[in-house]
Amino acid sequence: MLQKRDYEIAKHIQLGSEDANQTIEFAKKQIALARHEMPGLMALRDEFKDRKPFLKAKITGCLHLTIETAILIETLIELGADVRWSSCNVYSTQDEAAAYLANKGIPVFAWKGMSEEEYWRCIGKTLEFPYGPNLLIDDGGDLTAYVLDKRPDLIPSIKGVSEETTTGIRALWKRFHEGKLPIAAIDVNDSVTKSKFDNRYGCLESLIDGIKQATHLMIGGKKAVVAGYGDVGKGCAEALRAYGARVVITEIDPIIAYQAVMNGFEVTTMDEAAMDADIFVTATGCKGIILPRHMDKMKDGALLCNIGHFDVEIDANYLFTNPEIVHEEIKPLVDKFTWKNGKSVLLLAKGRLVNLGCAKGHPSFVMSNSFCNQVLAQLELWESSKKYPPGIYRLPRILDEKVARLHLKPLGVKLTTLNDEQAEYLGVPVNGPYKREDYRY
Ligand code: NAD
Ligand code: RBV
Repeated sequence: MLQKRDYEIAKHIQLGSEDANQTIEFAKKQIALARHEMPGLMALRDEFKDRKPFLKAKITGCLHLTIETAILIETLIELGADVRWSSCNVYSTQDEAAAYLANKGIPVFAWKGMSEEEYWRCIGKTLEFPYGPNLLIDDGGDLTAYVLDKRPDLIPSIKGVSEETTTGIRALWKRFHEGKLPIAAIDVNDSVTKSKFDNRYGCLESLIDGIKQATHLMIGGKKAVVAGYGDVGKGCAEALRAYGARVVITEIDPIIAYQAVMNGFEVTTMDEAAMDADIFVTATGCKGIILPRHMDKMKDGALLCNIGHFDVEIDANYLFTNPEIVHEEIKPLVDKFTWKNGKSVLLLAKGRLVNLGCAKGHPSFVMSNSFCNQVLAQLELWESSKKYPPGIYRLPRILDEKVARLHLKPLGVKLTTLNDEQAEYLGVPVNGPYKREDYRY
């Protein structure tokens, strides 16, 4: 038990109580199962645990506080770091994971259903290291924005940030182009083993999990619209089609729209698709995708959800504040809205990311990829910071290949090895990297 309370978790969990102990036991069991499913992360732990490379490093993290993230946090600590953590979304915390960490004396500040005001206050609490943090781990850019805009006094002691998701990378580039990025940033999202796996195969599984846990809806036979056919949209569209839905895509990018149609999806606009679809999934990372005019013409029973990072894709505010539309909560994070003519639609997770609000986010195995990249990025920033003046960087491809290798063995994959002659013929080293930097996976 902690002497001084340096954590903030769900109010109903009182550490030390019988109920809390049961919650923590449940977290421990989930963590034991998840560790087995995170072979890459556990291998990095084994590789570095004796050397303790993060000794004296103070890491502030802002990333969904799930069971997988608890294992990332334990890994950073085992490698020597001091860690303080909050979640990057008000609905994504698994309260048992937060309780488990707080009970171990790890300063975590997150609970499912926190308010916006509490969210930002918790980010502030994670910066309360003596003399501030040295490293940031961010997911979506809120922590980075908080530090750069509200606590510039902390910048001199920060060696850099590693950013988890597409939306956070967009925000970093925006700052960079405006000349407002005074720290190094490693773009974890664009490691191939991150965006081409987590964003795609992670969402492929966790989108359906979110929809099913929220609604018990039959997907087969339904018409589904997926807005955005990037890595996330591809995963979502594949998953819905696998269940038997007829999937329609909306896109702004002609190359991506071309990919969608070549993969057999109809591509049209939201204005065209809105009136006769049953399921709507936004996956663009852009704003203003599903607007009042779309919702007004949707058919009775339509289901709306977003899997993009921020709640800017569906105009949920219109549903919650329009006096002409009656709101009924079916259960937490499942809301029904009824128009005067009796038509109703369901909105999941209040328009925030459905897989983390209504389910538990991605499966552990794919998060092992993402979090290996996070650990390797943090190691680069901590041990080789001279290589990284302010700017945006990616991990070298050889490390990306290393992350992939760490996940092949448990899947029983037998990789072919180049012989010297073949390597010479291709002009690549026998042990990689195998592709040019601009190769498109
Ligand atoms: P991406 O850039 O690969 O794909 C987004 C696609 O949306 C692009 O092809 C783009 O052309 C398209 N698009 C943009 N504006 C549009 C508009 N107005 N209408 C239609 N299409 C539009 O990005 P991504 O990696 O697929 O990520 C998408 C979002 O999902 C981001 O916010 C990202 O941070 C988030 N994300 C969420 C999870 C999760 O677990 N929920 C996982 C990974 C990424
Ligand atoms: N994400 N984390 C989880 N189970 O902890 N699931 C998804 C989890 C991350 C994912 O890496 C994505 O880029 C980000 O959430 C979007 O906020």
